[in-house]
Amino acid sequence: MTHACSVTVSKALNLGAFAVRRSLNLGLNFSCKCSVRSIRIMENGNTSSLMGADNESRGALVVFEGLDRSGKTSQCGRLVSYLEGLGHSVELWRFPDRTTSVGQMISAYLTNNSQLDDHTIHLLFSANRWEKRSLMEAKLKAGTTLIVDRYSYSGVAFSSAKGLDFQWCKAPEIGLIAPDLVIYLDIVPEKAAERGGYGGERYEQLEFQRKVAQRYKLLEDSSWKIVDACQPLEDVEKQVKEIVLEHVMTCQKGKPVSSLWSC
Ligand code: NYM
Ligand code: MG
Repeated sequence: MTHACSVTVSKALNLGAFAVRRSLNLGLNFSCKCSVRSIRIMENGNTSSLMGADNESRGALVVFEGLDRSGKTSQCGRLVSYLEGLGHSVELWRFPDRTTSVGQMISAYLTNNSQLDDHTIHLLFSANRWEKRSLMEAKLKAGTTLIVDRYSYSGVAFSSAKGLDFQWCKAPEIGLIAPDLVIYLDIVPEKAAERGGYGGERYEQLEFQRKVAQRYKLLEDSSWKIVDACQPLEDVEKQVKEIVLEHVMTCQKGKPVSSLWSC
């Protein structure tokens, strides 16, 4: 069991390293104007996107971001039920994925059962996404929409709020699949703290969440939709459904997949 896990993790990390290298090499030919870029590979005169032809139907990668207690988990659950009800193939994912061996190290850290250097835990969060990257690609290609509770933006916002260099925090995320849509559930840190309090994990403190909110602001790009999360849950839900459905349809019709992350 342990052996099988470590083989899978190292395979995923190798794949990750390859993808990062490829994206960095390709990056030399691009100007640094946007934060998400579509990777095209010229092979024998054919242009192909990261995953198959541009017009191939696929699932959408929808990411929820926001402070702790902003309502992401509730909204993700409701959205998945809604899309399932409409007959879409959809799965709920979350990062950190605490079920893997890397995820268990992260969980031990978050629950204060282990101490790790800030850089080390940052790279573990990133590795936890890399180990799921190939499965993510396969699911999207097979037409499954993924609703993901936290992704690379959490990685950068939380680690850089501790004082780590912002660009250094972004670097290990380069080459991961870019979300088609990021829903940022916007809530003032004080309001979030009032919502039944925090669960006692690392990072769940008002002062720190204020810093995280500032970092999130620096990460906003054209894939983001900001939803006011202070509204009643049902109103948030209604807005989220409308925004997401539009993106699911666009991906169904065929849209190239992009990779994170230029600048
Ligand atoms: N977190 C989450 C990070 O610091 N970096 C990451 O890359 C991710 C995905 O973990 N406070 C932090 C944000 C949260 C904590 O997440 C656990 P959740 O959604 O509360 O289980
Ligand atoms: Mg939390």
